[in-house]
Amino acid sequence: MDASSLPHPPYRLPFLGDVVGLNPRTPLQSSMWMLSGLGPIAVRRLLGTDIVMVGGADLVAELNDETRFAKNTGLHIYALRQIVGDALFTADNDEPNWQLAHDILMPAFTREAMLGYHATMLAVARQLLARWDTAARRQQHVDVSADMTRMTLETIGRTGFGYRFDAFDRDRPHPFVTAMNRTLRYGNFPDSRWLAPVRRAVAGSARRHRADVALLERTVDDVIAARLAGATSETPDLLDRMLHSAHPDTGARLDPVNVRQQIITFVIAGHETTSGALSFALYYLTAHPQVMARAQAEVDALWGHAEDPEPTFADIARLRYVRAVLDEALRLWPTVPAYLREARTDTVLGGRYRMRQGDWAVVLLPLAHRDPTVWPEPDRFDPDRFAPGKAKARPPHVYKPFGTGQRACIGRQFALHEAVLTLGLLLHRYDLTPTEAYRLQIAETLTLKPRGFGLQPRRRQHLSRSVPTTSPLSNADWDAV
Ligand code: MNH
Repeated sequence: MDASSLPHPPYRLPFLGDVVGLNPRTPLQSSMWMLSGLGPIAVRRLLGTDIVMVGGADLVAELNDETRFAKNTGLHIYALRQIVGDALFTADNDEPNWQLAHDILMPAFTREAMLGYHATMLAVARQLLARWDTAARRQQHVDVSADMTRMTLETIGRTGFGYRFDAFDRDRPHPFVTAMNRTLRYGNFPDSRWLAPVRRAVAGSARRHRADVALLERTVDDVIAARLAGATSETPDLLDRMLHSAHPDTGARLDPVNVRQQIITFVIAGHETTSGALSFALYYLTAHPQVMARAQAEVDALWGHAEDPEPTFADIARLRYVRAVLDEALRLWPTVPAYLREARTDTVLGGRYRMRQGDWAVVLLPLAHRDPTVWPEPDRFDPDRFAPGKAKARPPHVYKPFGTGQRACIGRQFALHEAVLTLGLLLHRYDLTPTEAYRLQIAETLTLKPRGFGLQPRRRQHLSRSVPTTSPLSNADWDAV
């Protein structure tokens, strides 16, 4: 794209480019604040590369049009690709392994398929409850982001490849997680001779990096080898499906190296994302007591005063308000905050900005999700925006926390089932008080999450409380369905 026609931040420096105001620990938030002053589209130059960023809802809706644009795998995705090759997230659109893995795995991610993971998800959620029960008894605070990550890691480990990270038994992250995070930090660093010393300081040496990757690969390869030698999983998992099913039309199969790359991808893509979403939801719930009260009323209407409710698979779809809380949290802080779109052919964006075939732009979701022309009072947390029927009143393609088109998130149903189940159980069991005067701060790794957010859980006194027999939600929109 001819970036010279686009606004760029003031104080552009030779060689480095637009780095004034850039906090290297929070690049996304720096870009957000920068772009919000420059308009719906702007360019930022970093080390000689022009990065076009789009935050206006109209332009983003256009970029989401699959007939004109497609996923681009440059920038951050390229880094990940060094580790997991042509697995689902990192494959180029036309690489054969993308379509093959997509077709083999789609049946494992339908809503119906979630029935098969429900019991495991519930078992892991109960480990989280046990941990919070202990904190409640001792009147301690819990580290919300850390505990949500324990829960999602354990869930993807068990449903993905029958692996127990034992995340709830550890104070420090599992070695797999340490290696994974360091590797991602390393890969995300621009591969420049000048920056090598900085990279070494921040993300370790090249040797360390190779050892980290080897650890990830060995861990998964060992499980694959055991399966191929006849070991079975407790319940059917993603690994079983990849090892034992062939493409429905062609009969083609994924090779074992690719299967390993897919599993590593699922662990990376499938835990911090959902964990962050839950953490933001808990943050907003505790900051909005009325929303909290409605959400608790919803779970109480479903599970009454059961000491230890037994959520069924069908219950999850009934928790519509809890789901709306998650939707709204993902509007304000989509935990995968950006993705790249490239032009399929020469085209003009927004009737003004020429793009050649292959030119790409970054979609900045937190800005698109706060465009005031689509979202009145955009900074206000209000789950009623996602009341049944409300989405129809908005233009299409403006809310995309799970990405868009054929390369959208395959794990969406998985994430939502796990998150609604967990949030429902937490709200049913505890009243939650945030650490005093907590102000939301956001940590950026590959994903976003609240930093330093603590909560004190207290067991609710269900037995002494009378529970309404009908839903107390008075909002007409919610009763209409
Ligand atoms: Mn997920 C792709 C967001 C949970 C596995 N995911 C994407 C994309 C977004 C995204 C955005 C598209 C990125 C792009 O266009 O470059 N994902 C999320 C969010 C959550 C999430 C916000 C939780 C909340 N994702 C999960 C879970 C899994 C998963 C859980 C696995 C169990 N995601 C993937 C995979 C892809 C993906 C695999 C790549 C799909 C493809 O390109 O075919």
